[in-house]
Amino acid sequence: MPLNETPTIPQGEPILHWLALADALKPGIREQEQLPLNCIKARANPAHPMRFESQAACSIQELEQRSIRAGDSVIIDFGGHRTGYLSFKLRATGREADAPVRLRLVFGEVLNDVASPLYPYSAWLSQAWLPEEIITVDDIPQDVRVPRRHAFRFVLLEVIATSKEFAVQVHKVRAHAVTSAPATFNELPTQVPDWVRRVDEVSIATLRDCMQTCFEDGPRRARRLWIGDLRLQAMTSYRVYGNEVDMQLVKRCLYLFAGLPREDGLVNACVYERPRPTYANIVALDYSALYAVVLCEYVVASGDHEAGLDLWPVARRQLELLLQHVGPDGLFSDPGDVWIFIDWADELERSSAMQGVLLFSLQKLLALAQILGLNDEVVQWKVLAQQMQTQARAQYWDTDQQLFVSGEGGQVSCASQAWLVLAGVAPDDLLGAAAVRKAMERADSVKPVTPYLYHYLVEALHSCGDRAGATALLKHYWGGMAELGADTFWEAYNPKDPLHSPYGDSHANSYCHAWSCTPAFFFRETGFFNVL
Ligand code: RAM
Repeated sequence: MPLNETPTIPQGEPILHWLALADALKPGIREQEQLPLNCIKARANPAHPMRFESQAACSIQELEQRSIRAGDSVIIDFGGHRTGYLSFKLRATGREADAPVRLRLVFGEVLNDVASPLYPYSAWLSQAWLPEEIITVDDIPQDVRVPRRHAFRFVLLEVIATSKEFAVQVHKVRAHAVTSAPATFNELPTQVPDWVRRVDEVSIATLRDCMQTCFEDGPRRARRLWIGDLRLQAMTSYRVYGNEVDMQLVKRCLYLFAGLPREDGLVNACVYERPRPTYANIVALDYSALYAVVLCEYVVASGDHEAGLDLWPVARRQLELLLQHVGPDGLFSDPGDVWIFIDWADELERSSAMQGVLLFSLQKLLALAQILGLNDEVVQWKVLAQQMQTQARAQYWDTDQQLFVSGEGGQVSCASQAWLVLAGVAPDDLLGAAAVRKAMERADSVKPVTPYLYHYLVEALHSCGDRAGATALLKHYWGGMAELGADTFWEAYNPKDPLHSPYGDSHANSYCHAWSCTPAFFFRETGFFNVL
C-alpha cells in the first residue's frame, strides 16, 4: 500500500518520561560561518546526464561591485553542501531606495535545482517542499538573514522588483552551516585510492548535514526521523565518530520512537520532533521490525545495557506483533492493508524480502536477549527463527536458477536476494553472494531505485565475505554519483537515469539523504581494504 493511502490508526498515549529523556538528550548545534566560492552560470548540455554544467561567471568581489536590476539574477556557488542559513547585505545603487526590494531565492543541492525551472511541479509530494523563498526587504541598506533553514551548495538570487530609480548590490554573502555532528572523525588510512577518499568525504558530509537535533532523513525534505534511515545513520556514525555525541543522538531517537507508541503497539515508521514530538500516522512493517536491529546495534556499540533493558519491551513487542503474520509454515504472508517499504520500486513483489527483514530482525533480537541476559523471554523464538530460515530456503530458493524468487509469479528481484542472503537463508556464502551479483546483472530482475536498497545489497555481499563484489558495487553506485559531481549522496539514484524521481519530479528529490551515507561505514569495516 503506498504511503499516501495508509489508513488512520488511533494514537496511543505518549510515554512522558521517555519523551522527557529524549528531550534531555537533545544535542547542541554547532554553527559555522562560511564564505561563497564564486558566481557561476549554468550551461544547458542535453548530452550531460545531469543536463547542466557549471561555468565560472565572476568572483565574489566582482559580484559586490555589480548593480543588479529587476529581472536580473545571479547564481552563487558555495563550493560544497551544507545544511544552514543564508545571510547577506543589500545596498541601493543609483540613488536612495524609494521602494522595498523583492527577491526570489532558490537553494540548490545540485545544479539542476537552480538551473531548470521549478514549475510546473509534477511530484505527488507537497509543492511547499520546493527550496524557494520570496522575500521583501524594506529600509535599504539592510542586513538580511533568511529565517528558514535550507540544504544547499548553490543559491539563485533573482531581483523581482525594485523601483525604476535604483538597483541593488549584494554584499557579505555568507552561509551559516549547522550540525550536531562532532567536528572531528576517525580518518581513513592515508594510502587509500582517490575514489575511496572522495566517496568517503561525500558520505561523511551526507551524515554530517543530516545530523541535527535528530538523525534527519534529509535536511531539505522531509527533515524527519525514519527508522530505516536511522539504522543506516547509526551504524555509520559508530564507525565515523564513535563517541558520546552520536551515541546520545541514537539514544534520543530510540526514545522518541518508544515514547510515541501507536495503539496497536507498533512503532511508527517516522516521527516529528516539532512543534512537539508526535508521530506521522505511517507504519511500515519492515521499518517496525528494524527497531530491534537499531536497539541491538546501539547496545553493542555503546554498552548501554540500562537503555537496552528499558527499551527491550518495545523491541520485543514489534517482533511479537509482526510474527503474527508468519503462518504455521514459517512464512510471512502480507496482510495487504499495511505498507511494506523495502524500496520505491513499484513493481517489487515484497513477500520474500519481508521474510528476510523479519528474520534478520528476529536474529538481532535474539542477540540482544543474549547480551541483556533475557534468553528466557525468547526461547520459543529460537526455534521459530530456525524454522523461518529452513522454510524460506525451501520455498524461495530456486535451485535451477540459483536465485531467490518471490510471489506466485516467481519474481526475481535484487531486494529478495539482499534480505534473504543477509538473513542467512542462502545455502552457503558463495551461492548467496553469487545470487546477489546475478540479480544485479540479469536484465529481467527488479532493480533497486534507492541507495537504501543498494546499501543492503552491499551489506549482503559483505556478510558473505565477498569484499570484491561489495567494493565493486559500492564503487559503481556511490562512485557514479561522485563522478556526477555529488557533494552529498542522494535519496534516489538510477545510474541509467540520474535525475529520475520516485515522486514524479526531480525537484522533489533530496540530494543529501541519510540512507546514502553508508560507504563511510563499509570503508571502516575491518578487512574491507584488502581488496582495493
Ligand atoms: C521517504 C524518505 C525517507 C524514507 C521513506 C520510506 O519519505 O526518503 O528517507 O525512509 O521515504
